[in-house]
Amino acid sequence: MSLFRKLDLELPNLLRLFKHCDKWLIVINADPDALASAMALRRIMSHRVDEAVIAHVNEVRRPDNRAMIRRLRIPLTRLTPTLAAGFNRLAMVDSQPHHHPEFAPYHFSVVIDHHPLEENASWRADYRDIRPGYGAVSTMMTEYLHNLKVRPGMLLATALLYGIKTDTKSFERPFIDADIRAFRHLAAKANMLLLSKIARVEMDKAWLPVIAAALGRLSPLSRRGYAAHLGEVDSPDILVILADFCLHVDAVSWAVISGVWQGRAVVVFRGDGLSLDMGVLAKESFGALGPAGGHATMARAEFDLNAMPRRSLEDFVCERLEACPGKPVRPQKRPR
Ligand SMILES: [Mn+2]
Repeated sequence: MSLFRKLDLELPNLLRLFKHCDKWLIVINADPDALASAMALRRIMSHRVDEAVIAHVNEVRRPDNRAMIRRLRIPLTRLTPTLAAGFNRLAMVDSQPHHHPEFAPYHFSVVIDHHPLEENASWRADYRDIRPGYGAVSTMMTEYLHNLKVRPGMLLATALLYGIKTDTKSFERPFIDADIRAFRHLAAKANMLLLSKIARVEMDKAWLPVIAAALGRLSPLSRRGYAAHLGEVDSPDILVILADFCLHVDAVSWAVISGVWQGRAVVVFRGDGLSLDMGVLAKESFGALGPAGGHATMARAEFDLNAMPRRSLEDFVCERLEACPGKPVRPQKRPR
């Protein structure tokens, strides 16, 4: 039995498109699976085309994704019409042309993806391989490399492994046998220490002083509830990290961390679910101002700063929370 599916029929159709005179732009909505798949396609194109460049449409915010790009040395450029004008062929991996408004102006010659194909999607490609059963496009690209007898180097193997790991949520989400086979195949070539370092990254170094200051300001709101206000933050993820961190302390049953992000107040709630329902607390404290709610253990509220009375957000959040008396947990299904 072969390790991977055979691509004898598909490969000639794909390789036929790669000409030495062509400049290829590989367009992605950057996440680990897209980044790794683009890296693999670029590897396949190398020596076959004049140039292959990876371009992304989204701002890469997640610290682990940024760590992946830096540590696995993935060259990446922001997609702009000016950039695209310098290329005569476009490819796309881990997305389809109708998935993002910035894809719309372009014709993609190659589309390789694992998202379901929508019947009314009107786009055409010279070569398309859509396999919705696959847990990750990284698996499909591993099959392409294997069929082409291209041995992925350590950085590429590590990237593909991380692509499969994140898209299948370490095999907690739907996957097929091919995903497992690709994972095992790549594991022998990847650097597992590098992989676990990237997977572990949750924060930027610049967040540390913010987090240290916030921990110093953490103050009790009730016997087991704590709150801190951070002011302007780079990313709401800082609030989540801090709130999660607080629950590692035995004395803390629930924590509310607030900050301002892009002109809006963001309030993150985390609780152990034993004493107070975070979803109820969020909704009752801030529901009148904007979207607010969640589950017993995690919730969130967001509102426009103009929606609150003129005073500091910190005072306002504390006042609202204090006005909410400690409620017993009321477990109930609460769609977000
Ligand atoms: Mn994917």
